[in-house]
Amino acid sequence: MPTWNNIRADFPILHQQVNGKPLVYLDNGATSQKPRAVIDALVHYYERDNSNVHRGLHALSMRATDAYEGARTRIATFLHAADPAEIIFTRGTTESINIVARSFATRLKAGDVILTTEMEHHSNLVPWQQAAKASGATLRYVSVLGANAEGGLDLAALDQLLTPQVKVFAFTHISNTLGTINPVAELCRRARAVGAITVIDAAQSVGHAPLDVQAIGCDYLAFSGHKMCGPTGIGVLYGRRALLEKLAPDETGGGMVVNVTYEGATWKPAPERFEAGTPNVAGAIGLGVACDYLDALDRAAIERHDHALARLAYEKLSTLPGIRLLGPTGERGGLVSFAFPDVHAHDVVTFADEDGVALRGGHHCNQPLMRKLGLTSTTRASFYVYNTAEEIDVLVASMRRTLKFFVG
Ligand code: C6P
Repeated sequence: MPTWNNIRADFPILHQQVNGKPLVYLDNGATSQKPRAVIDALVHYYERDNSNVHRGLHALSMRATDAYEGARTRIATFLHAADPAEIIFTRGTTESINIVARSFATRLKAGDVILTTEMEHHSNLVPWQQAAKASGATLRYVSVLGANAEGGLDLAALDQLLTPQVKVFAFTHISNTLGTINPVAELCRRARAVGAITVIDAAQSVGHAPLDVQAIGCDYLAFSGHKMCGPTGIGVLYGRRALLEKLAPDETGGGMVVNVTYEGATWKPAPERFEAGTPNVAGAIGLGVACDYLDALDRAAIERHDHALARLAYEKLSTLPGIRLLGPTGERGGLVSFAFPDVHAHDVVTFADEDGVALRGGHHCNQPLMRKLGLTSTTRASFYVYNTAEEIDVLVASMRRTLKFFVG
């Protein structure tokens, strides 16, 4: 497992005690911690450059605009997008997916099919339910296989599901509850063969592994900055330029118009057309710095590190009596989700907190999947660059203490 010299020193928040114990932060799937470089970039922006973008002709506004557009270019490089104009700044994954889903809501009709999967986060599920309701289109799901969803998506059924009626296929790259890594390039290729537009939810993958939108061949891809060392309140919708050119604006107002009369308005091209109002300038700049930080660590090394920790955690947790581990038994993304028959996930998380360990317990915004698996909640440990094998030992010891208390 690769480790980086003194990486934990880059994250000020990690150096604290929680309930008298050193903090073991294993809730990275919910949000990651921020390195000093990102925090400093935010402070620098507000202390030196803060101004509105694209509007002012004074020095500060020009500096802010350069930094904001520089961040867009940086993120295009990070994703290997063909053009910075394919990067739209949003509030996060949820807003990004909603923009695409709302556009489909106005274009689809009865007889059209929206295809998604049974493992989607609510953010890549409810917007499509809404689009189906508004348009009369039918929503279908690719099934998840196995009692613990260990079999991943039912790819064998995809040929039947991917008919020419499918206009859009939306799927997650890595499941936030199962850790399943979906074969996104293959899914895009198969969708393309029937003319379906692809939308990838990359919330749990983009900060954890190299990601190349052109190699994957997706049409849209959504992610949040806060899960990849960046600030909260900033995210990205990547869209292929040819598609963005045809897409109507989602929100209207200042900044996205060319000419306005009392009768109507004309729109700027992408990306401005999709960024009405004053954007999150500091957030975008911070996200650009987060990209620098992750690239300096080497994203392939991050992927090896996070996956190795998840495998180790899976192995060690599997020795606990009665534990039910969800998701793939082999290669998985950097998280492990589990349930005990006699202890509620909220109790597990509360006990772990007493040991300084931050976990997540609940349905993880995957209610339909939970129901399918016969669960109401799981406990989830999710890993990132600063986590260590020793922290997994602390996690497992905490789980043993919890089990001893509740089960004996
Ligand atoms: N998951 C978790 O699992 P936002 O809130 O817009 O930044 O991200 C939403 C989202 C979309 N897709 C996936 C796969 C996700 O994991 C998430 C966020 C968090 O703990 C919060 S529910």
